Amino acid sequence: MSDFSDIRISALDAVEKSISLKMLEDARVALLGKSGSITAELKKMGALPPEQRKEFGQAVNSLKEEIAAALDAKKATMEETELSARLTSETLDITLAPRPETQGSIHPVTQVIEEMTAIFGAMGFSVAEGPEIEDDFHNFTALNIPANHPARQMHDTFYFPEKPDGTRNLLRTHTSPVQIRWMQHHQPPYRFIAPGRVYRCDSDMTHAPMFHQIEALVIDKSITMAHLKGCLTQMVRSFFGVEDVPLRFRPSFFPFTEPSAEVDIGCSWENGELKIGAGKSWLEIGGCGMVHPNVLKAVNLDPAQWQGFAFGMGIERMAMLKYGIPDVRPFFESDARWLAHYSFAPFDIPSLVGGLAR
Ligand code: 2U9
Repeated sequence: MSDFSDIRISALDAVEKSISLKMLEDARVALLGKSGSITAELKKMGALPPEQRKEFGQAVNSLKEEIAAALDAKKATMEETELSARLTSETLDITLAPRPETQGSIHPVTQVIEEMTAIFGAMGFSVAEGPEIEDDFHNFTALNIPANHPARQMHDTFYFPEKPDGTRNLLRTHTSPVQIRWMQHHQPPYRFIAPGRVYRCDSDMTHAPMFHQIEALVIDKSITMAHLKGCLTQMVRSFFGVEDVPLRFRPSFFPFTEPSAEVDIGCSWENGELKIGAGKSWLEIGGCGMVHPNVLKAVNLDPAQWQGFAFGMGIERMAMLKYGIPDVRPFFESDARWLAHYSFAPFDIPSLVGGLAR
């Protein structure tokens, strides 16, 4: 009977003493690899006389199996130990405070539109919206601005390429086409505002090619300029939060209103800072007038029956005046520092814009 007890003891000892997967693999190669000690024993079999081979073979194979089993068992234990060590050291600390998330904020243009919507809403105005790509009729002709009228050069317009029928669309130069579309589909009386983007081929220190306007329209049977002035006064008081704000109407000209006026509000300058309210100076905030009879006719309303007022303001300008923003250019540059400085916390009431007029 072959005695492999020494080899067996040292082999099991080598397995037992392995303290890493690497050491265990080295032990496996040293024992069972091509030149391993157990493999060497197996090779001896060929040189034995036939009558001894069976017994020798059985003994060395059983040793080989025992060593292989010991190696496997040790490997399994080691992997298990390593896994539980990882599970202990790599647990997620769910008590860790989350990293702060950056929160969005309200752009001053949106803020002013919301404020205006609330102010006019309280006076019974709804909100109307319309397309930014317009046709000649709604942007010009219906507003009493016929072909070749100098007003068409007044608004330097972005035109689209000519269509097969010879007409060409344009980016609306004011929000007035919204009122035209509204009047075409509704019967007076009505009062509503139309806030939104407008486009003019203009870019310098004080003009952006895209900016925002808010226009108001009131049509009824006996609307006068006194209503216009009362409405504007109320709007200015509420918007700037100042009770005593004088309004000044300077005669002007717009094709869509007659008579027309530019609107100034009283202000003063204290230590270089603008203060809205009764004072020595005046600031222009927009234009206004009584809707021209030709505009009413263009939407099939009888000027002998209906009349009303309209006014328009630049939203960026109102935001600059109220919030002390010195320059119009950064409004649309998406500079995070500018936005962090001039934007507003999100509203806790749902927006009314686009949600009221039907
Ligand atoms: C209809 C009839 C009349 C809207 C009006 C103005 C005067 C005006 C400017 C203010 C600053 C444009 O943003 S701005 O450059 N607007 O001066 N807008 S009256 O009149 C209308 C509108 C629609 C159907």
